[in-house]
Amino acid sequence: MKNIRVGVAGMGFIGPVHIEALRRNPGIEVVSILHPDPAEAKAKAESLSIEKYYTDFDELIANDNLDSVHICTPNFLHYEMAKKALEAGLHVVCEKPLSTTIEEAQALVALAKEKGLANCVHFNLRYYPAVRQMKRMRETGELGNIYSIIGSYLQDWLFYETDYNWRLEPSQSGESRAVADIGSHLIDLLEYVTGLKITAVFADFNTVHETRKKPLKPIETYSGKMLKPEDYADMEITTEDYASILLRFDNGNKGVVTVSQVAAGRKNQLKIEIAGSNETVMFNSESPNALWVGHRDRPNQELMRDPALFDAEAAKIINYPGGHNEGFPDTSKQLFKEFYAAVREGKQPEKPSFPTFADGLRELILCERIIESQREEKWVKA
Ligand code: SOE
Repeated sequence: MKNIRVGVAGMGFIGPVHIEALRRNPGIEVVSILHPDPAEAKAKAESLSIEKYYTDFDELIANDNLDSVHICTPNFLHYEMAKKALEAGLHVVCEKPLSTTIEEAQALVALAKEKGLANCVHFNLRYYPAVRQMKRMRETGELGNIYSIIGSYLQDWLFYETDYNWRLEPSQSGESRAVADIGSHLIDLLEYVTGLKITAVFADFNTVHETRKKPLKPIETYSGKMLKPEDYADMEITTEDYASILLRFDNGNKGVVTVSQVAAGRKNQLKIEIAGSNETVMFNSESPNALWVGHRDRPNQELMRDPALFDAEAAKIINYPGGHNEGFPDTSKQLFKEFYAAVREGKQPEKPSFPTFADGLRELILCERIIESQREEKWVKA
């Protein structure tokens, strides 16, 4: 079987995560990378043992007979790159958010459809087996009717005013930060697991650090802890560190989510708790191999990630026996396993099991409604 040839654009935190996950899937070869700085591009290619490197996206997609490209650059570049890649006939995996405007995302959804190419947004958190198990518990009726949904996504990598990253700059990241960056994962999961649609939102944002200290040299996501105070300049911050959002769902019931990037000690904790008419289920990404199941009339349970105990659909994204823990790096591996089965077929499946550009568009629409609600201090229909 011929290897699928992949190029990866963007070498910050997430680009190398994609590369590692791609390499854990047989039959996929990462042949080239992109970084805008020539010295960095060369150094990254060497450290990752990748033969070809480019500083220009047009060159990346024009060379080396690529089948697909992964876009892992700052957000403002996603649209142009995804458009060019689709026009060049390449299948595309794009980081979230798919673009910085709804119009651009709509154009990408239409273009991918017209070209018939496989398209995916990297909502990798869907690929925790316990998350898929929750989805199956809802689909099989075990959970019952959904009464309420509570979610949170908390991080601390922007806790200090000296923590800085391109995500703090709206010109690179977009108008929203915490909601677009981590709220998008959380809200995507809530709709994915419950099968419900959000019909209205009421948001309240807070910018804890209205001024931050910008480093005088570029740094990668999560690596800012190494700098000293004299290496910074003051910078006004207009995007949210924190947000709480009330949600209404199309079954008439309600929920709430909170996101924060300034919660000390919460490194990257996503929690969702779904209360159904039969039982409650709770997933915490800090203990991703367990699912809490709550009962009213008998003792609560902890269901361990084990292919022998999980629903067959959820077991499909488990590669190790129970007790042999799987975590964050495995989510992208499992996502790419499903996406590249479509790439081998040469087209987007009719009912993709993986998150698509259409899902990326959905998150942009919800994010825009959330921003509108925050700005106008009122409920906004989604
Ligand atoms: C930074 O907040 C970030 O890398 C997000 O962009 C990712 O999507 C999330 O997985 C971890 O944190």
